[in-house]
Amino acid sequence: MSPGIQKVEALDEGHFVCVKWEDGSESAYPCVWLRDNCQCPLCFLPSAGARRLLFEDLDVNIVVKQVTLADRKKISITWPNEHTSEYEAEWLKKRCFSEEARAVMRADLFLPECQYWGSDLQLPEIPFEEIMCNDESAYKWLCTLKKVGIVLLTGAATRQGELIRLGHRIGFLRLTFYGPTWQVQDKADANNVAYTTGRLCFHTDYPVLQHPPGVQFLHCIKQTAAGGESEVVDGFHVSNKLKKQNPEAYQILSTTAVNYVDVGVDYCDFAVHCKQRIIDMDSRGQAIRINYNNATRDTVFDIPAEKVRPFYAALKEFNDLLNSAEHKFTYKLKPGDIVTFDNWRVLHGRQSYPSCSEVTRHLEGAYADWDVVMSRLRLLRKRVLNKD
Ligand code: OGA
Ligand code: NM2
Ligand code: ZN
Ligand code: ZN
Repeated sequence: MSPGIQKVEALDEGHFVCVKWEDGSESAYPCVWLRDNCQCPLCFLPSAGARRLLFEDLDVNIVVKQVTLADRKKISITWPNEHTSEYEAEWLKKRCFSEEARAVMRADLFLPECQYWGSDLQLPEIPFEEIMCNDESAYKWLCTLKKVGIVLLTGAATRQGELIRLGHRIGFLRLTFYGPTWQVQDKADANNVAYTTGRLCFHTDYPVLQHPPGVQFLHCIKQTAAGGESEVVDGFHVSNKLKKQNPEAYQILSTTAVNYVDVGVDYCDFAVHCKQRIIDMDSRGQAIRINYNNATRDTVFDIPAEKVRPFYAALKEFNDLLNSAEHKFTYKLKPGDIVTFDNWRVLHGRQSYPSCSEVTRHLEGAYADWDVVMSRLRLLRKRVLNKD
């Protein structure tokens, strides 16, 4: 329950409305924003939760004509053209523009909390059937996936199709040129290095796509006796380390666009090209997405020749940090395990295993977008905590 309103007044020649709350705190709301967000049926379509008001019809220099306290729980504004708007106390409180209030709202919407890890990772585990039928377990799964970047689901059936069920649980999977789900096993004339018995060094999947899949699922259906161990590393944690230890290498990897290529046939034929920075950072210089797969890094490299060697030197620094014993975590998937991880943050690899005429190792894989996963997380939270 938010506090009631003590007093409301126009400030700054009517450009702001100041609300004084019963707890003594104050919030100032710009009038252009208030008019833009009028909740009346002419300005807002509740069934869509969306604005009907056209931007063309908004006066960006608007001032209030009159503001009144309707009761302790509502204010009412009359605009110069006699249009009136009402705003509930709780609605206003949530949208307060103070630094603190915005930080609370931001955390609530985007769950930015991030727990870094290294070789000390305690791989979070939840039984697969629990997240499939229990909302609290599913909510916990997705919160942990967001915060830690990796969760192991255990005890799934050892047959194809379980990831399709998992996709239905969150909403839908991300289709790519490798199909709705894809089979990681040794294949003749493999169209991807993943479909061999070779070692895969640390990579994120599909940096050749402009919007690489945010979340990856790998379901172990069959596991080889020798080799085939999995490795993971926290790319954000390692990026922070690189930035501290070698700012120049970090600068190069976060500004140089690398060419990626993937040409072949699978779900359909494809010829995909893209340029990505290996470390994507936000405006504060914090890594927000790793785009690194050495296998699909193109032979074409669209940078001036004199920048090539410094780039390789920088990538070596990063690659060495990824592989340091302090940072990487090694485990071996068992049949029935489904590893779910943040493909924008966690780099993964596997050890090689002996090739054989029969299939000795089989994983089914699938992708999902963070938009879909976060959407499901918010809906589950609402249901589990019974709040909005
Ligand atoms: C992949 C991959 C891991 C494994 O298919 O992209 O990383 O353990 N596979 O085979
Ligand atoms: N597979 C596993 O970037 C990549 O090529 C990752 C994708 C083939 C779907 C591998
Ligand atoms: Zn209105
Ligand atoms: Zn991979």
